[in-house]
Amino acid sequence: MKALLIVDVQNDFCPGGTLAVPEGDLVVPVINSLMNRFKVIAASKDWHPRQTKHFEKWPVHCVQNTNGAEFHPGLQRSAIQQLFLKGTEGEDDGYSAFEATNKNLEAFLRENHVDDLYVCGLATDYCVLASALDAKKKGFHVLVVEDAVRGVEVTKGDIERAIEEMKHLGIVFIPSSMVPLD
Ligand code: VGL
Ligand code: ZN
Repeated sequence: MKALLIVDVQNDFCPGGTLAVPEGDLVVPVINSLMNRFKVIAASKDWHPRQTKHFEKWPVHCVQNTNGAEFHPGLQRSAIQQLFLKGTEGEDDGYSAFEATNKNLEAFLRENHVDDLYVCGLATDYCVLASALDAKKKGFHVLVVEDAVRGVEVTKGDIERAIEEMKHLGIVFIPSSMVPLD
């Protein structure tokens, strides 16, 4: 089985948000059409408390129960089966969707007999990277949908370095047009 993991497609990571990823909103239509090709779909949300050490490194973003933490309004939500909330504690960054505290992502994928995990969303050089690396470590075959991700690039070259690191570990990059239908 294959599954789609949609990472952090939230208002604060899109243009106009407090931690906007350049072109972050452009992943939305790509992901919406991608969802038609999957039966198993999981999504993560960055879901921070108001006070967290994470905000010593980053501008305040994706605070629990605020508009900034909502999905981008254009994201089709009906096909998402399970939501994974991460970065929920005052001490943890929670970059990886596998660090979700409300539900266990690995257990969800195993219950659904997933071997191939397709990853999309924001941001290529943080939460997509961390989630893809964790998935690979746990033994999934990991594919990143290259036109359905965007990065923050705090330092020039971060996106390219993240992509190289993933490729080096055997994570595959694939355009959305090449994702199989079943
Ligand atoms: C993220 C920075 C801080 C992400 C989350 O979703 O990639 N980046 N928190
Ligand atoms: Zn965060």
